[in-house]
Amino acid sequence: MSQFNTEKTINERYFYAKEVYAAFGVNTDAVLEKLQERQISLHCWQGDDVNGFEVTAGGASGGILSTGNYPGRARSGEELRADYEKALSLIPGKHRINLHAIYAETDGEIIERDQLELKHFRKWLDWAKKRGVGIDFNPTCFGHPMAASGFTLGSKDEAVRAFWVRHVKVCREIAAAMGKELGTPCVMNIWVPDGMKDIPADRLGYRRQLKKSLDEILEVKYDRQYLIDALESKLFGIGVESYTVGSHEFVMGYGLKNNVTICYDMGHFHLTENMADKLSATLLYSENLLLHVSRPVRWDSDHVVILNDELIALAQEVKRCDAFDKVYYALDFFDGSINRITAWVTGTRAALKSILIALLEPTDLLAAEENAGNYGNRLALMEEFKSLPFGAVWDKYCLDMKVPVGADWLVDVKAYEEKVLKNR
Ligand code: RNT
Ligand code: ZN
Repeated sequence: MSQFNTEKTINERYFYAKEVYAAFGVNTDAVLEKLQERQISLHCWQGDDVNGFEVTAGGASGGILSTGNYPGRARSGEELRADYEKALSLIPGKHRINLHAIYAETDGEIIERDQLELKHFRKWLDWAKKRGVGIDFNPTCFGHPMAASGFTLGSKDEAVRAFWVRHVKVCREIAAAMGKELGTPCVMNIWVPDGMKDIPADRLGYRRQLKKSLDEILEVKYDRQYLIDALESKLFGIGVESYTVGSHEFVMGYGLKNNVTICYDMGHFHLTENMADKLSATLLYSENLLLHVSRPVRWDSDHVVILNDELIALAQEVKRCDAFDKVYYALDFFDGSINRITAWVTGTRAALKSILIALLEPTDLLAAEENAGNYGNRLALMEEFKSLPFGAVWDKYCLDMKVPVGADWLVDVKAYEEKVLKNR
């Protein structure tokens, strides 16, 4: 602990912050209790640049890409779980992990993606049970010869389409079994890269195929206690600039009509679009939502999440809609140019900080000014709230949750890098 972050100084700063917030009617102790309930789903693919463990296929494709060659990338389940342990030990609270199908462990045996079974995730399950973390899941419809045409579930080639339908079906079966075994619903997110570099002549045709595939996939019903089906939209990807089959409207329409959870990825909209604004509009019609918390820089670049205006606005909107129990937070970024544990911890801590800022907001006061027509006061209060001492509350949370306070966690990451990552 650095000299500024002793238990005594943290508690003193918290005591002061508590008074400041109390003046606005906010009980910081109660907020910290609420924050403990917020789980973030940490994506495994930040740990290995979306490579996965497949014997013959794998790797990112379909318009997504991790750049950078920082040493220490996890190359096996053991390494990835060890890295996860390190990251989770530096993040306050209890969280979830998010796996892709390519993270199956098959002991060197080639198992096709449409043949995957629960047993191929046994090590993950046992580990998750031991650590008390839930698992979320994703079919992997990219990085595979059957995805080489750029189409998967939306393909017009029946052999290709049927292969991916089978893959997503087995993934649902696995995900539901994971949810059942772990006693917490597994959120399974379907994202397909399908699209075209240039202007298509038959936009409708591929969308019909995708709809048909999803209908077939969702024919099997699972208890929502075990499995939550989600579907992610996308605007464009590298080489998929002109058209995506699973566009926002496609996903919104399909999701609302078929009771499938809509997934909004922060990088999957025009950069001037305000994703926070989409929440209330969607939640009026849908019982829940999945967020892929990411950071687009000029494009869907999947940079590590930081505490920026977009992230805070998103959390504030969840708070203002009183929807924390309806909105699943999942991270989705991949940066191979920096220490990958630093990436995970920075992104997750930023997401939690944004949620804390939102929970600390005296929302009632803002709404009262708005309803009274005092828009000037609303604006002024919003500005004043920005400089309330949330950092002191955050530090207290880290102290209580027994994780390093402030930047102290970087020392742990450095030690782990020296001892473990450098030897890979
Ligand atoms: C791609 C989507 C998708 C992926 C992961 C790896 O644009 O955002 O969520 O990033 O499934
Ligand atoms: Zn995503």
